[in-house]
Amino acid sequence: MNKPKLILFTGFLGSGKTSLLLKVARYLAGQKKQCAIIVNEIGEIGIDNLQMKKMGYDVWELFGGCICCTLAASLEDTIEQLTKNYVLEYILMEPSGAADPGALYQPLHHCQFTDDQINNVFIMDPTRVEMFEAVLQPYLQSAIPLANITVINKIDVASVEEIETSNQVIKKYNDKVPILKINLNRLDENQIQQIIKRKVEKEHVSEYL
Ligand SMILES: Nc1nc2c(ncn2[C@@H]2O[C@H](COP(=O)(O)OP(=O)(O)OP(=O)(O)O)[C@@H](O)[C@H]2O)c(=O)[nH]1
Ligand SMILES: [Mg+2]
Repeated sequence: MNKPKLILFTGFLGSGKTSLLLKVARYLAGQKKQCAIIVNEIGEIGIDNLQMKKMGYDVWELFGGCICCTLAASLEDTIEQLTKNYVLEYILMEPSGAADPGALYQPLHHCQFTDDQINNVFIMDPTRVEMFEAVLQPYLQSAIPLANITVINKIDVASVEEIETSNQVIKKYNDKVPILKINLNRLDENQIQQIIKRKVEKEHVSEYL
């Protein structure tokens, strides 16, 4: 059966999920990999009118070879329809930043995705790390242990202290997960590959900028 790899972009509201998802999608499309994008609200991602009405809900074509659909239908139905109708190598998915990513795993397991086939990329906005620590402990406690790789982004606008605190917060909840520190506006191919492969070549980047 056609079983795509699933990349989940998790992280609290405004952390940078859509920005990273779109960069990875563009990269994969450039590599001629067939991929689908599933987001909560289509408006968020800024896709325009290449709209096809298929499968009973809205589907958009994106970046030559990508498909995008909303979660208007249930997640399980969406994935089932996508895998039935398209030969996909990747599904890229952005759940709502307000939702607990843990809640996704049961429907994904129902779709026969094993944990190995799910790459959960957790994105941490270091500029808001103090607020996260103060009020978002339950979210972090649930989301970070599920991550296969974590990304501290916005290093172009965060202080060295904020980056280091983010590093420590991630390690507190998951001391094994690789951590990649990036400026999403200057993401390079090598960094995208590290995210896809869930492997960070150098944990401690000496220069952040
Ligand atoms: N300077 C800087 N800005 C970034 C970086 N990554 C993301 N941003 C900005 O952060 C803002 C939020 O990014 P999004 O990608 O929309 O975040 P999101 O997690 O999808 O947000 P929601 O879907 O609302 O939860 C945008 O204005 C991005 O341009 C980065 O590395 N550096
Ligand atoms: Mg978003």
